[in-house]
Amino acid sequence: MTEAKPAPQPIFRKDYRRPDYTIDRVDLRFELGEDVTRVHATLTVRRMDGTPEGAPLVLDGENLAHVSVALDGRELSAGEYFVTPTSLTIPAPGAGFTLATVVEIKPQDNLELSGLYRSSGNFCTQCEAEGFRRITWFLDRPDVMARYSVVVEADKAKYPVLLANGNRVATGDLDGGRHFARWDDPFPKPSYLFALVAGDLRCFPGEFLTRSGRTVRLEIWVEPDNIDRCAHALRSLQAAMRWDEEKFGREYDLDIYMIVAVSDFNMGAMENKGLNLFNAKYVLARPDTATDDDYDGIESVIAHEYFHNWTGNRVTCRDWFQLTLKEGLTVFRDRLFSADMGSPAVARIGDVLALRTNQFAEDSGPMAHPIRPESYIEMNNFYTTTVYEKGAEVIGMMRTLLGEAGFRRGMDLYFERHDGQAVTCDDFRAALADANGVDLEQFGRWYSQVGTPVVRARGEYDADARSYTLTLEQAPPRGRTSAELLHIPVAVGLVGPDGPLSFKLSGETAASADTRVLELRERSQSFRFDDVAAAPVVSLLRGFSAPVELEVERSDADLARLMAADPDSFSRWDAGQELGRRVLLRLAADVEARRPLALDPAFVAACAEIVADPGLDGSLKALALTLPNERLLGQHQPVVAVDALHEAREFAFKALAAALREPLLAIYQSTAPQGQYRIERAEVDRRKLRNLALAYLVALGEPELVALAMSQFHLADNMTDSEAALACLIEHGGPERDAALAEFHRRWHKDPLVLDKWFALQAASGHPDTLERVTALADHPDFNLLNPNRARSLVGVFGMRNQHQFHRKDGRGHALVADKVLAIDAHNSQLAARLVAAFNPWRRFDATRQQSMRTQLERIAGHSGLSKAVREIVDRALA
Ligand code: 0A1
Ligand code: ZN
Repeated sequence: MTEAKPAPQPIFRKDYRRPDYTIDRVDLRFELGEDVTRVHATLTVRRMDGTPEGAPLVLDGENLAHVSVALDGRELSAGEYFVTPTSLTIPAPGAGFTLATVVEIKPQDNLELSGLYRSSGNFCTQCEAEGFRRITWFLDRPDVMARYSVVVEADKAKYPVLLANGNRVATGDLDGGRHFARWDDPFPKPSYLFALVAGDLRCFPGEFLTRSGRTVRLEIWVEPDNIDRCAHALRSLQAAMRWDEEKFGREYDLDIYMIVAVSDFNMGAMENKGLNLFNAKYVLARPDTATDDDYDGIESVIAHEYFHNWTGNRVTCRDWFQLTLKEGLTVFRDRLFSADMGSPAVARIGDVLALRTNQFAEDSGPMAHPIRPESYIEMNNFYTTTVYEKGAEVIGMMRTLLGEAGFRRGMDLYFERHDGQAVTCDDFRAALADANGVDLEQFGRWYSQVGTPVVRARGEYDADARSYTLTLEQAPPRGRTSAELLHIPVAVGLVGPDGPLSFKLSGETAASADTRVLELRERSQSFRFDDVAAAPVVSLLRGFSAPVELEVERSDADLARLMAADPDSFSRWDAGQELGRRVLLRLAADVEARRPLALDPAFVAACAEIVADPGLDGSLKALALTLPNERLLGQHQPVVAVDALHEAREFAFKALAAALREPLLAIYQSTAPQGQYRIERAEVDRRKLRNLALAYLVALGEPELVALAMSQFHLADNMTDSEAALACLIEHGGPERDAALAEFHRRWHKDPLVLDKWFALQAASGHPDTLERVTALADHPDFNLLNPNRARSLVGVFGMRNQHQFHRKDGRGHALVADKVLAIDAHNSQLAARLVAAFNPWRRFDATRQQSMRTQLERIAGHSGLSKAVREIVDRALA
């Protein structure tokens, strides 16, 4: 008989209480072993002012085999302390004391990858959010900040490298072939920033000279075979360090900065003080193994973790509800950095596309939550696109409202006030407001409101008065009846028949065509534009100035005008996307009504203009010529028409290819690589455009066009071109697909990160036999549910990105993903909880598909021994 577990209880933001005790110092000693690891911890504890004398000290723990506990050097006996599976309680321990505990843990059995675990034979840690309690008894909460001193002991031959946070202060040999290293971190930190690594690793070294003249040693640690894939990560780190000094006046504070690449990692990377741990995917790159997008991903994640040193580590979160304080802000900072390193427009388009596809969907489904959640059951479930990406949008809006200089003043005040503290989102907003003497009260509602607000716009031109009146209205998110009024920055411009129009807003002395930021704070507001020479088309939400859904009455011709002539690259792209969306939704309706399909000639003409535009770089062209994805299109239908959308998009893709065959072929032929692969802007642009042209051409199915892909696949000296060609061949199907896949596998099967691409490309395919192939791949000898990257490359890509095949009407896609979720949940609940989110949008589909997904959700919910992480997601989905 198994006992039913009590339902896990949510934790509420409103219930926050400061801790009764705090810990000033932590001395740790790790005896790392093959079977058992012993952790000795000595905590210097202080009772907080205001805590009653007799208050018990309750430490967190999870999966710890308790060995002993001593108070001020005296071993406690039974009855003097109490142990449960999740706590160690010392009744009335005193006002100031040391507490020494010994526990045993088994890192080799830790497949959750939280706490101390093993990856590729090495020891490593992941403590955010609540992993430190899986290492030792502790007050495992971010508002307890302590100084750490750590001794790591291990077998010297197996684990020659021993790392922890801070500075290495001693090393030496021990009996029995063992050795040790001692690390001291001078900065107080919360436990979630603790890290330790022991293993057989090689160092790729570098240096950074800070602006105050200190030399910082940089070390990238990888498995020996990967030492030739570290140069890009090091360059990215150096660039990020320089950038943070220049843009935010932030200098690095220790003498050493280490990054370790780990093969088994639940997330992207982790900003542990002075010792970042990274998913190997965000460190390792060589031209033949990593794509241009991988190079960009590495640059931005390296920067993200580095920027956390100030936004996250020096100033941290008071409690986990404040997560966006560090994550929204750090994503925002890494975006500014990426924009400065490459093309701001391309970066912005990519971010908005991801926001709309993923965050807007989350915000309108069962997991919708404010960027600062009000409650959670499993904190790990709240490392979401809402907290991160919408959180970054919220920071971006404040910068838009304050201006670049005002934002910088606010940041400076934030660091000045709160360095060394654990604070809240309100503290951050107060620093920005106080530094600028502005009121951000109404703006604060962005932190508590759920859903994507709707902004409606209407404009009227008065030719006699040469004036244009724009009325903006804010409405609650779709499906919600009420919402508080938000403070929304709306960036606007006007575009006339011959290009940008100048105008004057009330209070302005001279007309100009520059973008202006209107501040919408009421339900409805009108803005008057004077000196407008011709009837304009309004270009709204330039640069995507607010994370809202925009509704404006604009004809297809208006959109085509913006697509051709909007001076704001983002809005130009966005107009094209809206036009493309309309065209595709109309086609999908035609499919459903069994009407003959024809691609709108005006849309084809607009695309032809983009192809021919000499002023657009290759990356922007490729983005402009990419049709909206099926998930995005589905968001604009009352019930997602899975099959019709797929058919409509495939049709449009081929029709566009046929219409633009000659110019696309000319592009392909004129952009052949000259010389070796180089990772530089012009080259990236060239490859982006050329590979887009190839995808269109191969879709035509003509043997000589398919042969182009085959030959590119064989000849490419880099992964960008090789992967792009392989993707085309997979879509094409037939013997070419099989041959290319076999060759790719033969060449790369020993290289995990590249092999992940092989799985992911097949899982993403729009080909009608994808489900059968994914089912077979799940039994492939190289497939492995224990490795998160591998599991995500097949199950994650299939469930989250392949709308058409995952939602096949026979329900087999749903069953496949549910099977894998359950299998993964048995060892890694965090990963399972992420994958099960594929079912979240189930209410958006037709009755048959709803029933099929509901059946799977109920099957998962009824599974005995389900983790609380997965339980929280499925319970919310079914509620
Ligand atoms: N703070 C990291 C993200 C992260 C969160 C949780 C993790 O394990 C559960 C790991 C990493 C970041 O923002 O990069
Ligand atoms: Zn982060």
